[in-house]
Amino acid sequence: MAYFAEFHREPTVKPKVLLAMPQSPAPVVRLSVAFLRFLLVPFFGILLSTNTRAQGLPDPPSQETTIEFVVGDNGGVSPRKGTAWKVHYARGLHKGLYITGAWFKRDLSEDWIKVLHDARIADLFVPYHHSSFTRFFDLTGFSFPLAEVKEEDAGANGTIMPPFTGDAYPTVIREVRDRGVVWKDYSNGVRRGREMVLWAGLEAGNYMYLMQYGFLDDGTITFRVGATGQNLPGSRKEAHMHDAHWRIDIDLVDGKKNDAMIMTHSEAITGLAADDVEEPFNSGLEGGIEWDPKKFTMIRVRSNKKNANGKNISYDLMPIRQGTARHKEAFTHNDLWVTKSHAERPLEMLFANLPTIIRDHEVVEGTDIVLWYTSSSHHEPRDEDGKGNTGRRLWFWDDGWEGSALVMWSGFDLRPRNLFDRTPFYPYAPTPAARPVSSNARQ
Ligand SMILES: [Cu+2]
Repeated sequence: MAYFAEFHREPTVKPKVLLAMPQSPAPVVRLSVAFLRFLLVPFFGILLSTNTRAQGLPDPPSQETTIEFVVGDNGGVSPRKGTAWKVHYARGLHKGLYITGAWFKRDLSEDWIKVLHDARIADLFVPYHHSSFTRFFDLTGFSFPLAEVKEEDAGANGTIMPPFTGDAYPTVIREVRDRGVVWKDYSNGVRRGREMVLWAGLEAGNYMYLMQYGFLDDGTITFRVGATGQNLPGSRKEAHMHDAHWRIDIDLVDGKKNDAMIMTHSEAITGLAADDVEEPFNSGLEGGIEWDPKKFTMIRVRSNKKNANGKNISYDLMPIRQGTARHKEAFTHNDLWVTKSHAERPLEMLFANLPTIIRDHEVVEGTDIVLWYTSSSHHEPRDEDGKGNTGRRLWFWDDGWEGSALVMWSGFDLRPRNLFDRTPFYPYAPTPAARPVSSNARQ
């Protein structure tokens, strides 16, 4: 309970100032923080996080970035010129890198369509499960800052975005990537897709979380978190779960009039037929459900705006999963949750509070809804994570660990459904061509 009571206290000192480290001897200081985190949190974690948080400052304002994906040479002769995204992003205390608005253009000649109001990782829960049984809340339990990014972070396709107001260094990379073939057929060739990706690293003591949001030319949004860095001092070989708990306040077209639906597929192995059912999520009320791999469970957010074919413009939350994490904590007992948005209530921004948030069973039809989703990476330490006894010993019982665990990703996609009225970027003719009359046609 103390955890919740402390969480929504307004910060008064920016965490970056508090925890930003000089470049040298940063590794020593950072690993010391990591060790303190390991040593103190099981017993004094709440005290530690409260002391740092009490000195926080308000989060800096959002920044805006846009991108246009033009039809181009292999896009054919469609009258459509291309698509575009406008994205607002920010960094925040207990939020890391998060999205504060996203708008899409189906065609460069059309107006923006709102898709996201606010999208973020609400928490990073890391329970260790062999010996120490340490349980970290790496977002809400600490005041971890975003890491500085440099040219080598950006790579060939990336740009270093300007630092947020008041920050001493940049923390966000914007990449424009080729994402492979998006359609190919026998009559009109092939098209390669593109995406704009925004990412930053959260310095979680010994660990580093890559927080990444991708905005695709076809209107899809990808949400990914990657876990990398040094395994936990004192528990280098202890297996654990990296649970990313996402909170997506989607405002599709008219964010106050969205419906939450559930999609399931059911097929009995005794017959040939299968059922594919779309129905109101949890009978139209707030709640949480389990993801069923045999049912291909999806959540659909439906707006009351229709495309040119008269179908409701919707987005599907499509899980991408290696497995399903279950722990003692009640907020891990479901995979997909839907609630009515109450951004004005700090306790309704907390993933760990979800079992309480849904108790009043508010309606999630024709209203402002929030999707919550858990994606997990199971980290079984392996020798590729690094090795001990060869690095510099930072304190007298330090194990001299060297190396960095290779990044493991988890996440999901938000994919449009009936946003377009036909295949995006396909070279349709501008108008239906009249069938030519053959001179040899039979009379
Ligand atoms: Cu790990």
